[in-house]
Amino acid sequence: MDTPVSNAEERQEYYAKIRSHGCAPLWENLEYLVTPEPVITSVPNLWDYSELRDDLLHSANLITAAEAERRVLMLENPALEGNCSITESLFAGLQLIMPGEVAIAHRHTPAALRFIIEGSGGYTSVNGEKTFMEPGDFIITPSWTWHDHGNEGTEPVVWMDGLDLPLVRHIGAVFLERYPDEQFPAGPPPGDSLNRYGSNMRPVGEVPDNLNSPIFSYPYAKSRETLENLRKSSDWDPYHGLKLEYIDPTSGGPAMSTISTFLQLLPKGFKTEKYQTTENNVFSIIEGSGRTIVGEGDDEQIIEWQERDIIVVPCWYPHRLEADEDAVIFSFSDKVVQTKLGLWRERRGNA
Ligand code: 1HN
Repeated sequence: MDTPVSNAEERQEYYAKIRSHGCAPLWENLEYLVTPEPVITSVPNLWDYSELRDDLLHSANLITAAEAERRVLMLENPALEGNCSITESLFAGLQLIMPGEVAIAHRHTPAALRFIIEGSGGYTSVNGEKTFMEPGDFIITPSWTWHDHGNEGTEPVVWMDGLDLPLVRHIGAVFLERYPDEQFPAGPPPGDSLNRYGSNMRPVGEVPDNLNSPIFSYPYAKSRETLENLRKSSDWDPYHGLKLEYIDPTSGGPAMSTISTFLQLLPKGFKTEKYQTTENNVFSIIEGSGRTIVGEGDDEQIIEWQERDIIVVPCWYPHRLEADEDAVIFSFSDKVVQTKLGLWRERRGNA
């Protein structure tokens, strides 16, 4: 190393001076800025639904869906308290809608997904097309589409919201518009988009006009059946078990332009091998129980999970999964964004 040509005091004086010109020395920040491997603030965590559920349902006694606009308990990463984020790039929350309630129509540039956790009779309307929701269904609200929610059933309906909001906020491209009426006017009949685009066919002459799947709803019954059928024939991926990605049938690419979404089956007793990825992952357990082992050596952390729990595994944390019973897991991540930017990486085992 070269001999320093100035002392600490001279440097501090210099830094204060350049600060007044809006400058700072890169050389004092280089090691913090560019690290050999990802260094991030968010940490792995579990939200135990059986512990949370009473508090979630109680929110209906405090505020109506109409007053709240969206009655959502945000799942905040413990290391990002106050940031309304589950990871640096993603938002997750649990939304409750009681029988007869309506969550008013609005649209925003952040894109949203819903993954239904409990209850029947709930619906979301996307640009006027109503989709009724059952547990395990995956619903998309693409960027800047009008959406309102309701519950025509007799029981509370709960879903997980996943949004790219932290990412969009970081860029600064957030817009929100409220519709003048409570609900967006009824458009195509329920199931229309699935009928048009969900059978490996599409109406002649219709070409995709945006980056998102034209299918708003991916019903669990269908995707669960697919996993079950593949169980007999598939080669099991040692790192993922049997993992399928939800796609946009018009492009073959991810169903959403900013959030990747997956459904995964781990048969009873299956143990995945150590895996690292730059994508930030949120897992929602639909069926089964087991554990996620995150980190290594002294930092190893064992996260036990069961049905309806939500787990976050941020970027580059080594992790593996163990299923005690057949486990079905929905997950979403920022993989699609990272891939488009040429940044996505994975590390399988110790490769
Ligand atoms: C939002 O509009 C919804 O439409 C859910 O259901 C969660 C989180 C942050 C900002 C807007 C919804 C949201 C949200």
